[in-house]
Amino acid sequence: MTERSLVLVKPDGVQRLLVGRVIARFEDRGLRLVGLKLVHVDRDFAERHYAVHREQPFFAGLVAFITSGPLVAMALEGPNAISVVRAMVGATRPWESAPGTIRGDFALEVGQNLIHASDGPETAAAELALWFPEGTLSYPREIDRWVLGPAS
Ligand code: DAT
Ligand code: MG
Repeated sequence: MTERSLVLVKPDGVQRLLVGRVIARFEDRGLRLVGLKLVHVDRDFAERHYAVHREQPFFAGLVAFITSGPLVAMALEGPNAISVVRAMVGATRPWESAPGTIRGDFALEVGQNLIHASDGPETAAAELALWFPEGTLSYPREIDRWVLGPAS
């Protein structure tokens, strides 16, 4: 099933000059970029994004981190995009992230784990509405018959 997922390259990824390499991984996989922007969000916005974690002891630090500098928000589309992206991102705690995943290749600490990705269809819908209230794009790509098959 075609899905859309919200992905953030967090401020550590921007500061470490990893934006291009992270986007390239998703492009290489064949996922379609349907939204992309560089934003520096304020505390109110960050608290809405991470509302499910409001009661966690790390919540204040998480909000401080995500608001500490610009980040890159993107919307990615493809078959089973939500679980495909989560698998590419790797486990939340980078010491448990498999090599070959983004966190497993680029991160060491849970507080600096480089990337956010929607964890399910409801979360993805809510996060895409929050980060891309203007909507995302739809467009065909010439490569789609090779990436997605002749019926695409
Ligand atoms: P994920 O980002 O893999 O979806 P999550 O939704 O459980 O993970 O948590 C959101 C973010 O909160 C996570 O990317 C980093 C931070 N975080 C989670 N657990 C933490 C902890 N024990 N200490 C510090 N930060 C934590
Ligand atoms: Mg999460």
